[in-house]
Amino acid sequence: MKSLKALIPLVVSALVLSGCNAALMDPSGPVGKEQKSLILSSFWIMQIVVIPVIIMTLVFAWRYRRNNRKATYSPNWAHSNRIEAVVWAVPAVIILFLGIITWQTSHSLDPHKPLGNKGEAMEIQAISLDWKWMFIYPEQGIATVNELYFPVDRPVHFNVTSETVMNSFFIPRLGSQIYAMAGMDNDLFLEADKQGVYIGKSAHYSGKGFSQMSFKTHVTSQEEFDNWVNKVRQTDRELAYTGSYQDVAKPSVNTPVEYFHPVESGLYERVITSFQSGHGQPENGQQPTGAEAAE
Ligand SMILES: [Cu+2]
Repeated sequence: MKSLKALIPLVVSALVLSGCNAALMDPSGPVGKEQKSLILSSFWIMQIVVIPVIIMTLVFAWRYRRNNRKATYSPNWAHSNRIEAVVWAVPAVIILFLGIITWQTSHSLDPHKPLGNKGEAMEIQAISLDWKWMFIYPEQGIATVNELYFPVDRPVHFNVTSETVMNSFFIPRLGSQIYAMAGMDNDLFLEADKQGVYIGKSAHYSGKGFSQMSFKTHVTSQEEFDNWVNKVRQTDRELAYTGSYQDVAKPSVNTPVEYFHPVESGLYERVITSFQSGHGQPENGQQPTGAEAAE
């Protein structure tokens, strides 16, 4: 019995420690950190039931083993109000508690809720293509394929849409994922508080090339970010909806990093509205803008 009891903390700590290598357990920035604490508090609250059940299973099996003559034998026992109270009350309290923290964090971690002060966030538009990501920096007038740079400690406001099937934009160590859908403008606020390279993914199965549809997110100092912007600006490859955008949007797998400058203004909105008049059809005058379409 002694060795079994010693095994339990070992198993629990092994489970918890192995989680340290997982992206969600090693977050950077306010959103990721709050999500980690939500995952861990839910995990520990549920252990209030899990751990006693495991212990009692082992203890009961041992105590009521066939050759233990000391254990009471009561074949006509049928009901205990005390046991009923415990097995119903404890889970009810846990569900109530989980319900409260889930309700609170669904609001505090709402992906559309701005981080930091108004106007402080950097705008990046992300378009999911088959099978790569395009990022447009409207303020800087640049665009990239499969590479993301932004400064540390600055909230980033992503607008996310898709040129093709539904997809999901996800940088696991920074927090929430958000869906990318054709003809719709979705958005997400994220922030990183540590410099480094974070892997971004598609968290939605979208065909043969989706597993290679990942990109590197470089979180740098403001100075490094400005240098990178200048580097991208040196490429003389214009990105226009009726021009190079159509070539880039063609399906391809394992696409290398590409830079574009200048970028047609309103390109992102144009990608969205192209679906509202039937994809590929000429757009007729009064189309709702991307922002209205998302409502
Ligand atoms: Cu889905």
